[in-house]
Amino acid sequence: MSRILITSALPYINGIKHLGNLAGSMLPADVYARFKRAQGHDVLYICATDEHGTPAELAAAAAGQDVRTYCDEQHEIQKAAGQAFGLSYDWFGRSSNAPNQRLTQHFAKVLEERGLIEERVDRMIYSVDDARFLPDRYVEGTCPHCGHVGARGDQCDNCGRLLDPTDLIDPYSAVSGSRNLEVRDTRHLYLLQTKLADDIRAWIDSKSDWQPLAKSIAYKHLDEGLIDRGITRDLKWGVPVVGPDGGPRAGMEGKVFYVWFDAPIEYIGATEEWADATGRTWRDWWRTDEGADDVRYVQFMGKDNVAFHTVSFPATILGSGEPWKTVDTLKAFNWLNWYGGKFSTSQKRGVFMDQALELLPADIWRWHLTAYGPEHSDAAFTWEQFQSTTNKDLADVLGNFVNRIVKFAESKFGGVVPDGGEPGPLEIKLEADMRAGIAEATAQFEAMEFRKAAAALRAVWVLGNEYLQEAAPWTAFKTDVERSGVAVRTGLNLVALFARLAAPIMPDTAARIAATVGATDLSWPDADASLLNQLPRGQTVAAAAVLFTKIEDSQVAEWSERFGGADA
Ligand code: B3M
Ligand code: ZN
Repeated sequence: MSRILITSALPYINGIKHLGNLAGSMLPADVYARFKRAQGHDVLYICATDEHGTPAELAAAAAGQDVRTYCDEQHEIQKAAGQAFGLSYDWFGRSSNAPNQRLTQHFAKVLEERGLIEERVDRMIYSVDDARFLPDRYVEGTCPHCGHVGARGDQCDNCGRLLDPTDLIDPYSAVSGSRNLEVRDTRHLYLLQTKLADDIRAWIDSKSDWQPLAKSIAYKHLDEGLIDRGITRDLKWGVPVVGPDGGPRAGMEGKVFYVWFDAPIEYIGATEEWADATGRTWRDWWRTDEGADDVRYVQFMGKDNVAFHTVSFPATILGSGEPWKTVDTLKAFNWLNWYGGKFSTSQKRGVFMDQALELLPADIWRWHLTAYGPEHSDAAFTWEQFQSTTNKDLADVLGNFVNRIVKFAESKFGGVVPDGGEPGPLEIKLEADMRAGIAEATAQFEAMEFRKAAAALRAVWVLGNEYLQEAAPWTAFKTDVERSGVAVRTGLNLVALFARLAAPIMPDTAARIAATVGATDLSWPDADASLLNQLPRGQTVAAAAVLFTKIEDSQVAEWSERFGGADA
């Protein structure tokens, strides 16, 4: 069995995440982690809250809290929401914790020693009234190209032109609205990515199994030509910039590292947090000179994070010259939108993780967001499609199959797995069909093709229903009880099998389905000797309370009103 390290893009600390964040990174990473664990692999699934940067500072200010208090609270909220959604992280860390601070400062020190960091003087906008330098996107004004009022200092949303804050006409602070702005010199550290372009390109070239989305984004940035990137900011909250002796760096006192410099390093930092908390070791997951060379590392993220993970983070790792693990396979997702538009708390558009669980159990969302997720193109969430897939795939196909065979066993075979009789041609064909279906689902999960894997599961569940229709134990029972018993025993074994197949995507429901036939094994069935004769004959079976409740039109109407719907 192999060792598999999985990381999902770290959710920003400011606010609970919406279904799009879930569908585009954290959830598929969890499904993959569960699938590999079910195969018996040694899986380490790591995530954390991304706690630095201007958004955290401004969100804390808006909440009337100091940043650390705000982050403490928000981390617990996000951790709880992830657990409620069945996100089976082995560790959910915090980028503001000590391991990340130490590692970030270590990488900066080593990069500078290797001539890959240099100090430069920038001219930045300083807001006198806010008593702070303003990152580009926090300066607004009139676009010099199209006259759009409210253009941001980094880009005009109206004409799309990339801007420098000093280009803006009549600029003002997006934090306070103050126009009392000055242009001041400020020293910053730059990571000389231009010196690493060839190494990074060679590294991307070596990734032969990456799907087109991730690779195309990586090459786009490489082909545009890398730039030397500022990796420090004039912010109070973040990993402090230190000098060679570990103390404040002369001329840069009070500065911190840019959030995107420290955030990916938290993948390593969170692994150290996990090791500290569990008594395990972490360097054998991250240092190829200490045992990590046999680890397969898989990253999950949305497409907007690919550039940072294929250029900036590799620049840090490769530039260090130290034998750190780099990602083996990067799985990128497109965006889930809300009826074609953006999720927005303020505009009441879309469902956020906590709200989703008020409406329906996690597994219902997990199925839909996996089977119809934004995998190879953006996907629109609509209540209408969500209702259709839930009612069809789950209630009518999987739930109906389980309920009718278990209830028939209860009514006609004493609520136990029938003994007697031998499989006939129908069962022999069924076993072959099941093996083919499991092989397809296995291959698609291995390829990290989640929509296709879900489609393969659905196809297997449909086959089960077709078997019941053909074997018709309820009809056979009238003339040939033994034959009926064979069909019922086969159907009950299918229930146990379907639970195992459902487990990576719907863990809670899988356990409940398995329990109806007294089964507890939720391992992945791709290598099983016998598929349809696993349950001990005579074992008690009992139908569950309803596995899936259909979504009613009235609920679609109510939820559309509350969260935005077709008129969104
Ligand atoms: N916090 C998520 C985002 O851009 C960002 C990912 C960091 S992964 C190191 O929404
Ligand atoms: Zn413009």
